Amino acid sequence: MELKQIITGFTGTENCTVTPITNGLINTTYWVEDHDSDEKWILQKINTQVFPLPEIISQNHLLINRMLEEGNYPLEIVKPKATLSGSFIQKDDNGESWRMISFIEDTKTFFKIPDLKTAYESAKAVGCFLNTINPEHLPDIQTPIPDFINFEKRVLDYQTSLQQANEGLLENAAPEIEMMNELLFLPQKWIALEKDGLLPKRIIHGDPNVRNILFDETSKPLAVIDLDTVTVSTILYDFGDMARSYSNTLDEDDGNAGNNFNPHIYRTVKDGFLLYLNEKLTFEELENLDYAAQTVIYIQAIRFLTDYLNGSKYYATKYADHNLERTRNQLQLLKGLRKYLRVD
Ligand code: GN1
Repeated sequence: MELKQIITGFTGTENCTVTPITNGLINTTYWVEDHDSDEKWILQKINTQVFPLPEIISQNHLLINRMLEEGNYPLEIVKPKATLSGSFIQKDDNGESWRMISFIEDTKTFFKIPDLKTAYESAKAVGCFLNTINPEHLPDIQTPIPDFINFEKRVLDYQTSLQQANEGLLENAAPEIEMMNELLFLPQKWIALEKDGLLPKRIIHGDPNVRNILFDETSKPLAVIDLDTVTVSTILYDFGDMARSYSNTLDEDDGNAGNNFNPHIYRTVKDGFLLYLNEKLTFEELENLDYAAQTVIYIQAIRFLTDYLNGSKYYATKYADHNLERTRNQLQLLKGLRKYLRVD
């Protein structure tokens, strides 16, 4: 099935221009300009190896949008577009799943946070998003990726990959494996906190990295996008992932890292995040912010490393050691944060 046929299923016209966008690691994304209506859209092929039931993503997205609209959310909201027959996911002849969402005009994205002001405003935007979401709807949120924030499973998957990887890969990654094993106490504490019921369940974004904020030309955040990973878990994950992504002075793909942790940005991210949420978070959540940042970086490193050892099947990669470079980048970031926190 041709791309244009899929687009016709959503818009009713083939008279459009399609441009690939390549800044996500999971789904395949295109920018569509519809010349009949002059409207612009984002078209995505959902990676169903990662999201086994794409309908869940659309249902969560619509529910979150309703909460944001009812909560007078000040930022822009991306809207899913239905096909001509009224569903939000279109299957093609190969069984692939496609969805279309609205395109927000005149925006830009960053691969790394450019300065303190942008860090503060972005963290504030994520805090505002989380603050606007209505906890009453928590039971209605469905799990888009089973075990996405199950750290026990992440560690087990890593241990399995160690047993199954070929010698060459294990040798290449020997220093990273050593550091991973030394810091295993990080996810273990998280697992214990969750088992003891100390981390309240909330609706979270699940992927608030810098690439998922749209900015206007003055670098003011306009929208928090990519709601595919919205799920029910601890809010510490969102704080940790944001801190992980924003405080990195290098592109996540850059493994030639010296010190890539920026402590000023880290502090600013915390301030921005807490602006809306300080009053809402529990004592345990507030106490564990620094710990969460370390652990989410650790988990991102273990995910990249596991994928590397498994032959790089999960994340999109451009060369053989891409995931290993990403692992190095994350471990270097973790070292920098731990040094700053004086826990190293
Ligand atoms: C993926 O889809 P994207 O590129 O925004 C991943 C995140 C990782 C991120 C690392 C569903 O995010 O969990 O933190 O890469 N998303 C999924 O860059 O696995």
